[in-house]
Amino acid sequence: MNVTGAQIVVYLLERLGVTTVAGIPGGPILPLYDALGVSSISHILARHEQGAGFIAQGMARVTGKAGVCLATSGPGATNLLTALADAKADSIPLVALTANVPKPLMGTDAFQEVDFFTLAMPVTKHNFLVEEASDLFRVVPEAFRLAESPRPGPISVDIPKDVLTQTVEIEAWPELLKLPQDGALSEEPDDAWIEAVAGALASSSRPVIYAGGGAAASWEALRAFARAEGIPVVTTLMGLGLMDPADPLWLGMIGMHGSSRANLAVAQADLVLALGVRFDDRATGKVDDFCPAAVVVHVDLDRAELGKNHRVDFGWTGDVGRFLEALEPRWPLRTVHRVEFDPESLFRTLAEAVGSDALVTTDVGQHQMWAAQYFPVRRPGTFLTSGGLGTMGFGLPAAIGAALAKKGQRVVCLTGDGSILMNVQELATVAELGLPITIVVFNNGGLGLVRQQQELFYGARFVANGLPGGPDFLALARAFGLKAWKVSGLTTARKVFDEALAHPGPGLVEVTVTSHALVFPMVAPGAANIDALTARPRRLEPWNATN
Ligand SMILES: Cc1ncc(C[n+]2csc(CCOP(=O)(O)OP(=O)(O)O)c2C)c(N)n1
Ligand SMILES: [Mg+2]
Repeated sequence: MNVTGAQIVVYLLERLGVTTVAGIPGGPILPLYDALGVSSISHILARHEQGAGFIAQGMARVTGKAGVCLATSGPGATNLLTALADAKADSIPLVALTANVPKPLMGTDAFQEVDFFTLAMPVTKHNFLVEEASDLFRVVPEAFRLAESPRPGPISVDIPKDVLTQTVEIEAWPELLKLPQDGALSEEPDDAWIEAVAGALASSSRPVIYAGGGAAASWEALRAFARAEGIPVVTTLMGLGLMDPADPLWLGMIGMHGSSRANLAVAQADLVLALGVRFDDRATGKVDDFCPAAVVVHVDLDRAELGKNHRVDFGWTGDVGRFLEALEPRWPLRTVHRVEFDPESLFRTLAEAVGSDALVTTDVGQHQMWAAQYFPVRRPGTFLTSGGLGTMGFGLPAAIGAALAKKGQRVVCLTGDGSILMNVQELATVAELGLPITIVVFNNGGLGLVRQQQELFYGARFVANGLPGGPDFLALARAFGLKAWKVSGLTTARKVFDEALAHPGPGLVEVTVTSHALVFPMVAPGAANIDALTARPRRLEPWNATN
């Protein structure tokens, strides 16, 4: 029988277990949509390709399987780039299928032609340009394997239109290609090396575990190990949920807006077990003062991370769970002093109303850091945030993806008045699908985190941070067919949150936040984590907010 390239792609997606994809069609990719139309795969029509990319990311962040997004050539493909870069920074498995102009037109500046293969290269883990339809049998499964294998990341597959329409003669649909599995995971750490690490740990008196997104698959082993050894744990933003928020061993998040005790613990540690982390500058602050006197043990699946940003005394490329298994319990329980942090009433109230079952997504800004500080994240994969790239516009489409991946589960999107406007078109997608998403907009009248930096580090010279033009978020939500509520004070907040969260369909709650509130603690960019600011410096006049 004769099959087209487009039919091959759809057949392979079905065989690979893909049930939902998100995208926007256009001329060159129409053959693929034609084949999708007769498949069992459901297609979510996003309103912007960046939205489609983040919808796919939302699904991937919840399920751990590669999310799939589709875009047409030219502007469709370039609109996907931010979502690809974001997935690369946070190691999220994603497969982006784009169409390109027919091969004979490539390189001629044809209508809606861009060299997407070159553009995608630095923002993907790997990328393909498919020149023969028969190659798809190899490339598509390989794209999924690469996306999901350690370290996960985005893969782009660019397919010229004439490859989508090219016919291939086959006798019957073939089995999925058997691809070699990555061997790194089965390797055990070397005995002598483990002995040396155990020795260093035994002679340390102030060890700290510093864990991140790369430890997500091993969260249970991590909790058990920390408990058995009595070693305190600090996490990165991507590591929220690794520890039970009620566990006294968890000192909180480290970094620029991390808790003071977490930053202090690392700064004063004599041994740091760095597990699934990359010593990102937002986490370490001034890197020389991060843990100056500590022996550093670094375990990560990606060999390139070892020694990249920080010196390492003991490094191993491999799985965090296997490392912890190999490192047996051998010390008496240590007792750790826990300092309570000062609650931010509003976020606490919201967190209580949301409860423990909901999935939370955030956007980028002050609201994101407050959410990270005050929301108890009980499991990896339940707090979806753009950690590595810090992409405004992530929260809403990621919430759509999360809701699609976990049918029936409430998803709460915490966003800012700035961020939500960056993918606001996806409100139409939310409304169309009737998803159980509660969007909470923290309206502080502007780009709060930008203003915070200007106040603290630029002598309170405020430039381009206000968003006085609105919109009226309640009217906006209603225009898209969502229910809408407003919270203006703490006393009524809980009641409004409860009502909004009980509403089965999509809704939006606008919360008015004073525009001069600052996120503390804060480490100045480039400063040491131990030098965190914990309050507005006195020398500054309080800023008179007018909005
Ligand atoms: C795409 C993108 N552009 C610019 C920035 C820089 N930036 C970081 S936070 C922020 C302000 C976000 O405003 P809002 O969503 O209202 O959050 P708030 O800080 O006010 O809570 C900006 C502009 C970014 N992170 N992403
Ligand atoms: Mg804001």
